[in-house]
Amino acid sequence: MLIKNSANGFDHPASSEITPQRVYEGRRDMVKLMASGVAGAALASWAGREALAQGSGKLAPLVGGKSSVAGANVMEKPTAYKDASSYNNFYEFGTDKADPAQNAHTLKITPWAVEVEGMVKKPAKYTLEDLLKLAPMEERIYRLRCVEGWSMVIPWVGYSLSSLIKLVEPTSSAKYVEFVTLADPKTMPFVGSRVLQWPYVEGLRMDEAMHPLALLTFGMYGEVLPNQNGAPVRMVLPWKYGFKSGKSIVKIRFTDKQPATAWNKAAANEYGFFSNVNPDVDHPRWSQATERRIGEDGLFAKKRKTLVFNGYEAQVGQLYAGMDLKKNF
Ligand SMILES: Nc1nc2c(c(=O)[nH]1)N[C@H]1C(S)=C(S)[C@@H](COP(=O)(O)O)O[C@H]1N2
Ligand SMILES: [Mo]
Repeated sequence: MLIKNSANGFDHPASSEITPQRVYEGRRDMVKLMASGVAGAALASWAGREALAQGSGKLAPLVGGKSSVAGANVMEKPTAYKDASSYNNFYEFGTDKADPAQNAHTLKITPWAVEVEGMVKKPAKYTLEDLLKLAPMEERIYRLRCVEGWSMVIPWVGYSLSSLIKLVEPTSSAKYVEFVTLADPKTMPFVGSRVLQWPYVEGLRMDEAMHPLALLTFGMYGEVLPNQNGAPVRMVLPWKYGFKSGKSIVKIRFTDKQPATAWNKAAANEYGFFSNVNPDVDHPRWSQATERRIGEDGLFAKKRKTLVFNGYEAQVGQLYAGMDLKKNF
């Protein structure tokens, strides 16, 4: 049964429907998996992971059904797992698209904890196991549009960040959420390089962070996240350029000031705080009107038209009502 919430126009499923048995079981498997370190071992070979993602291995499937959040599943063919896990931006491991897959094996994801702090009534340090148990896992098939002009379609696994936010009870002065990601020079060879200031920091306005599409993400393709995709926990914000979706998060901080974000600090005229996907607002050095879907490239592949809010306007457009999107890029 869908419960109509007229305040924001979204249909929410009744809680009895969001937590079917399979979801619980999947989550338990994932907890066991993470705790036992099997997750890391499973990253060893493409062949092995492909097999697991197909459901032939005992680790899959980790989750039950697809999300019932409005607009959370696009009806487009998911990008091949191999592409999504070998063509990455994760500058802590190098600036070349192939670097993260090559270098991120050094990332140590157990033990892992995320500290929730700042303007909240219930600050807490959540272990990864705590986070995995916090809300039912769902699969959501989102478009991901990189600011550089390429895109993918990825079946992510996680739950709405709002589930966590509601638990920690932000105070009325909290206006923004800041995401701080791991910066460990011992395991991340490019932390210390001068392309960006480390740690990689991202941020959202509180209403953006509370939007049901904002996904706290633990897996993809029915598997735990490969290191190069931001293991063990990252954000995925499908209506924003990819760089807003910070990987390997260690801190979530509630604040009354707009966070200074990594790419904004590096080049404020090129990367704004909002960075909503917008075909009508070009990057100063290139057009954002079209994009290349990874896997469709090749000499004669047609470019796709980029969609406003990456195709999620019906869901998130209201968040920006009355704002000048050219000024607030
Ligand atoms: N910590 C961290 N998070 C990051 C980045 C990064 O360099 N460091 N790159 C961002 C960029 S530019 C993109 S497009 C996405 C890519 O995510 P994917 O590799 O899972 O597709 O991650 C984002 N998150
Ligand atoms: Mo990106």
